[in-house]
Amino acid sequence: MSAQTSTSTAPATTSSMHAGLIWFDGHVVPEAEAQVSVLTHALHYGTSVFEGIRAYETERGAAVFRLGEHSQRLLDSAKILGMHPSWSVDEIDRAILDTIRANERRSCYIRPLMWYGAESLGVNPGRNRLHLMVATLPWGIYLGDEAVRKGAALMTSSWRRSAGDIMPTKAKAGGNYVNSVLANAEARESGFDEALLLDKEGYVAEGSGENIFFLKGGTLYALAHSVNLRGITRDTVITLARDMGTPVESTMATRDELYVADEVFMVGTAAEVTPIASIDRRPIGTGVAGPYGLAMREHYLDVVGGRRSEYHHWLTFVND
Ligand code: PPE
Repeated sequence: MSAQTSTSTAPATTSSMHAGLIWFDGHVVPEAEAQVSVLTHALHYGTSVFEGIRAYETERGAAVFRLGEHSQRLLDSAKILGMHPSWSVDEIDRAILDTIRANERRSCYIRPLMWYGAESLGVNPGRNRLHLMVATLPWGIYLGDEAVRKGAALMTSSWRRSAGDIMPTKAKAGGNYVNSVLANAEARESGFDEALLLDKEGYVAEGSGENIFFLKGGTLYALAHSVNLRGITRDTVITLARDMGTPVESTMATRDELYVADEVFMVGTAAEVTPIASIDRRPIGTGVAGPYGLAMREHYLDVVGGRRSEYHHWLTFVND
C-alpha cells in the first residue's frame, strides 16, 4: 500500500503513531485492526466529534486531567451535530481508563472519536451507525520545546475562525477542523509556530487549537467565548490565576490590543500553557516568554502532575 505523506515539519510528535491497543466499539484491539471502510460518512463529510485529553504521571501512577468534563463535552459535541449516541459519560470515562490500562501508559494524550459509519453515502446520515474509538498516544510538547522556552511566534491568519451561524464552533467536530488545519499550515509555511484566528468581526478568536490569554497592568484577560471553543484548560487557568490572587476578566480584544499587552499566552490540552514571544513579528513585552506565563505553565504542570493536592478533585487516578 502506498500512502501520500505530509511534508510538514510540525514538531507535534505524532509522526509515528504508536497507539498500541485501541478501544473500538467496545473491544480493545491492536491499532492495525482498528480499521474503517473508505465509504465512512465521516471521511466524506467530516461528521465526527472528538476530544483531546491528557493523562500525566503522578506519584500515584497515571492520572487523567478533568476526565468527566471531557467526556461530557464529547457528548455535547455529538448533541450539537444531532447524533444520538448510546454511550453515557460513565461509559466513555471507563473506555478511556480501560485503554490507558491496556497500554500500561504512565502518561499520554487521549483521543476519543465518535463518527458516522459506512451504511450510506449522501449528506443525510439517517441510516449511518455511530462508532466510538479511544486511542492513547505518546505526545510531547505541542509546539515543540523551543517554542515553550523562548515563546512562540504567532501570525494572524488570513483564514477567519468560522462564524457560529456557519459552523457549530462549540462542537469539537471533525469538519470544523479544516479551518484550523488551513490556518496552522499557513502559519507554519510562513515560518511561524502557530496561527492566530480572528472572528468575522475582526476580534481575536483563538489559535488553531488553543485559547488565548493576555496580561495587562496586572490583570489577566481571557478572551471571551464568542466563537471560541469552551476550553477546559481556559477554565483551569482562570481558576488557578484567581487562586494565585490575579484579577481575571473575560473580554473581547482586537489584534492590536494583543500587540501592546505585557504578556500573551496560549492554553489547551495539547499546548498546555505556551508563552507567546511575538505576534505578526511585533515583540510582545520584551519579546521573550514572559514571567507570568512561564510561572503559570509551571503551576499548571504541577497541578496536572498531582503535585498540588488542593486540585486532586480534577484528577482521575487510573489505578485506583
Ligand atoms: N480551541 C480549539 C480550536 C481547540 O482545538 C482546543 C483544543 C482548544 C481551544 C483548547 O481546548 P481545551 O483542550 O479544552 O483546553 N485542541 C485540541 C486538539 C489539538 C490537535 O492538534 O488535535 C487539544 O488541545 O487537545
